[in-house]
Order: sequence, then C-alpha cells, then structure tokens
Amino acid sequence: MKDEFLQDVLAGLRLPQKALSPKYFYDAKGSKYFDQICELEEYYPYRTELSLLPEVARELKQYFKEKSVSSIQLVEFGAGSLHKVKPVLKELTMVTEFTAIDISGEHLQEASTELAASFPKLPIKVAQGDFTKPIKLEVSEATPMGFFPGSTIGNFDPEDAREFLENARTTLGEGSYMLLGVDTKKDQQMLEDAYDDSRNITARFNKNILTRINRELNADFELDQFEHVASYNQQLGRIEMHLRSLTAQQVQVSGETFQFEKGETIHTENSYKYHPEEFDQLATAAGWRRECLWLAPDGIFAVMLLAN
Ligand code: AVJ
Repeated sequence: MKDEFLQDVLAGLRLPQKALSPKYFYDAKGSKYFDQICELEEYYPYRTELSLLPEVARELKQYFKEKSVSSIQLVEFGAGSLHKVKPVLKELTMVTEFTAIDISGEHLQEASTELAASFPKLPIKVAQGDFTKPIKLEVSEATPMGFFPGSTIGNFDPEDAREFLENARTTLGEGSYMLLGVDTKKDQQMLEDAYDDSRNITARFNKNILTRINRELNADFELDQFEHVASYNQQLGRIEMHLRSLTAQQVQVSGETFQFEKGETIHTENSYKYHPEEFDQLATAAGWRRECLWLAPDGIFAVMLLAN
C-alpha cells in the first residue's frame, strides 16, 4: 500500500506536467480539512446536496413503493464521513442493509460506529477496497442501490467516470439503482470561490498532500515555497487545483531529485462539472438510464437516480 503511494508519487512527479492523485489528500489530517471545507459558506456542494437529500429520499420512497420494491441494500461508494447517508436512511425506510466501500479504512470505521448508534437496527458493513473496480457484494434478496454523493464522480475524467459507472453496474447487478450527486456548470466566480476560500482552508487541504509526502515518503517539500491555485478550465468543464512553485527549487523524494522552475505547478485535482443532459449521456454510455433528476435552486447541484 505504502509502496503503491511511493510509486504513484514518483511517476506523477516525473511527468512533464507534474501531477498527484487527489485520492492521496485523505490522510487523517486531510480528511479533517475536508470536513472543514464542507462547513465553508463558499463551498456550496456539500450543504446544497445535504439540503436536497430529505426530499429526494421521500420521493424515492414513493417511487419504490409504486415499483413494489420492498427492501433495498444500500451501497455507498467511496464512503468517508457517512454524513450524507443519514437523511437517506431516515426517510427511505425500505433500506434493510447498508454497505460502505472505501480505500481509507480508519476514518470510515469511526464513522460507521457513529452511524450504528443512530440506526441500531440496521445491519452495517464496511468493506475496504478500490470502489472504482467491480466488487463482489454479499448475496442478498434486497434490491441493490448504489450511493455516490458529493460529486465525487467529478474527480474522474469523463472516460474514467463512464468506466466507474459501468463497473458499479457490474457490482450492483441486474435491476439495480444508483443515486448520484453531480455538481453542475455555473458562474465561474462561484466555482472558483468554492475551491479558493477566503479562510484558506482549501489551500491547507491542497498543501497537506506535500506534508503527507514529506512524512511518509521521506521528502523535503518546503510548504511555504508553494502556493495553492484553483481555476476553472472552461474548455474542459472542470475546476483544476494546482500547487505552484514560487521559486526555482529542487525537492528530494525518497532519494530522487525533482527540479521545479519558478511558476511550475503540480496538478493535484480535477473537479468536473456537468450540465444534467451532459451527464445523462455519460450514464447512458455506461448502460444506465436516468430515472429521476432533482435540481437545487438555481440548478447549482443535481441529484440523479439511475436505473439498470
Ligand atoms: C470530494 C471530490 C467532491 O471536488 O468538490 C473540495 C474535493 N477539493 N475542495 C470536490 C474538494 C477541494 C471535492 N470532492
């Protein structure tokens, strides 16, 4: 696991456009920073989706009643703090089991203990694994429904997003459903403010990946020699986060030397934004059909139900 982290980091820093995978943001400290991001006024995706979910879940309950679906196995992909599943479980009473899949075990174990306290009768399982690949679920009579909130799908390039949706369809199987949160295209300033907040929490979140590399991979990044950059790439429909070198400098990682020019960046994250119709095309290409769409006021965030 650690070796994989090292290999990924070395490979990323050898690229002409240096890059690191955003999945490495989430060590204990990074997960805490992300929770703080979710509290920010500027970071609209978290609160907007959270306020949509009770209504979504009430309507889903009606929808499944009409379809005579009486029990649901809910499967959260890339589960972190498990905040989002609570309003769903509260309203969608036909959920008879809950499985959370994620790569980072610690944070999730803690969160699942807390969830169990709120839903003492619900069987809760935690599965550690790569949720982007097909996974073997335990056999169940209940109808599987995937849950992928927070616009986490925005971290994938569209082609990888399609592949993820296809793999999720394999994991969940025939007759399953998928409930997804997708961030939408909107005013550029609003997008950029969400990823470059005035309290600099996102900057700290971004730079924390260097702290983690220093600690875990024997590196010597100097944090104050890099600055946080977040900008909307209109052409590609994505927010890009980078760490920009303020000087010409050298950095050692596990004995290998990396050269930075002044102004050169490490690309740390993409966060794709989709018009709902654009996303429909992606879902269709992955073998799903979109059944329902819930839009937040002014269309600033979308929740969708896909069926298979
Ligand atoms: C967890 C991927 C949904 O892209 O909005 C938040 C991560 N990065 N602020 C996002 C993130 C900077 C977030 N996702």
